[in-house]
Amino acid sequence: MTDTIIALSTPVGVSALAVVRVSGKAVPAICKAILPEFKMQPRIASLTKAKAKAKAPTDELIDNLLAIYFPAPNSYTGEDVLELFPHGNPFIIRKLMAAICEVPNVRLAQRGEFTKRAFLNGKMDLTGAEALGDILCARDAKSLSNAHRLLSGEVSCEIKALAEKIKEVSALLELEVDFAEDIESSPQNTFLGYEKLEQILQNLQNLKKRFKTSQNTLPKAAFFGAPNAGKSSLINALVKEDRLLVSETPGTTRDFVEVTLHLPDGDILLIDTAGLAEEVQSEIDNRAMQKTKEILEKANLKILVIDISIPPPKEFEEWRKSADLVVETHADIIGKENISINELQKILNSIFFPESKGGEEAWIVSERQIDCIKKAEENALRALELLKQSQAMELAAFEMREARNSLCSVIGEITDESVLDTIFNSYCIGK
Ligand SMILES: Nc1nc2c(ncn2[C@@H]2O[C@H](COP(=O)(O)OP(=O)(O)OP(=O)(O)O)[C@@H](O)[C@H]2O)c(=O)[nH]1
Ligand SMILES: [Mg+2]
Repeated sequence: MTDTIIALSTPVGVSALAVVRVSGKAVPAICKAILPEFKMQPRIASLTKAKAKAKAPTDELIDNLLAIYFPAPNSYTGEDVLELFPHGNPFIIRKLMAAICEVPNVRLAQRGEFTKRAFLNGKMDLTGAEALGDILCARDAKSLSNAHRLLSGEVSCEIKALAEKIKEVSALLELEVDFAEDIESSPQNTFLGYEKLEQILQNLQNLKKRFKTSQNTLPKAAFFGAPNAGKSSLINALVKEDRLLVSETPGTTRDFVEVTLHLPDGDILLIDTAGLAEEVQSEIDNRAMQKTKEILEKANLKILVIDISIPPPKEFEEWRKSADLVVETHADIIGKENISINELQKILNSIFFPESKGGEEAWIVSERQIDCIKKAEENALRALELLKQSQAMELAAFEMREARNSLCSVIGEITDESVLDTIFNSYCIGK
């Protein structure tokens, strides 16, 4: 980590402000080279001038910007960090970054490199680092609060406590191994740590139950029904935008279309489908309907849309059985009260984001972390079996050492470089 790294931490494009972050030993040299008036007072935001060295008698002004210096080790990465807040103009940012990169030993950061340095400098454990990635991607309230809980170290504390228990049992097992070398080994049920080991296995199994992976895709609600039922109109009303083509000609929607709906507790995808007609006019209609059926199979919620101003289609009963929700349209034509769009949004919100029913909450973690717990559980199970069947204390001790290693890998206490690379490469640049 001898290089100093630099990255734009905000998206590329025109914006009021942007954030450029620098981390490493060259921070003082950078300040001297491009921020000649900046005093480098720790953690104080100062309005200052960024200048580029120019051949002209005076240096060229790049931007007036805010700068904050975080001296090591009290920074995000644990190294000297400089945060700059220039105007969000891509041209200014390019000039600023080019000027900084001219300082020796400064280079552009790779994906997740700031967080990787934070991890390597003991600023956060791996559960925290992975949770940070989740914070950046969370698209519903539950995922966000889960990521905050992970980042606060809630999971890490439980894992550390369990790893400590495993260490105790391992010590007992090792002791037993030494003991057995001197005297004839004792039967398994006299092993002092047997009950403790059983308890550890149970703890691991409970932990595994609480570990869940997140769905990377948004939950899907598919709208289906007869042509002209008002499916596209309903989706437009829900998203409060004329996103989909609506017309009085049946068969307007041919291809399925996905639209994101922002509900109070998270985002979902609404899928508009081609109307299901009894008589198919053409091969294209046929294929469109086939596609509708495929989409319905994959949807998390199937919403049947029905025009109540006309007699129901023949397939209505069959459709209703497969639907999770039925929404009536054209109620205005027959002068009937209908549910409002706001009410429908509330219903969707409560279906997709139900309030948790108390009890221990699940932790949404990565596949990698679930894998580590599974391995630890298998090791503990094998250790127990070994003790039950024979007096293979040495093998049981080995299994428990492995169990502890796997468990500690969840929080990154024991993790190899390739695992780290996979984790941090999934981050964006500048994080
Ligand atoms: N009066 C009234 N008209 C509606 C209502 N909902 C939809 N419409 C009209 O009904 C016609 C069909 O609406 P669409 O939203 O295109 O229906 P669709 O189910 O998407 O139809 P296809 O794409 O052909 O399957 C349009 O002329 C809409 O303006 C409603 O609640 N009341
Ligand atoms: Mg339509």
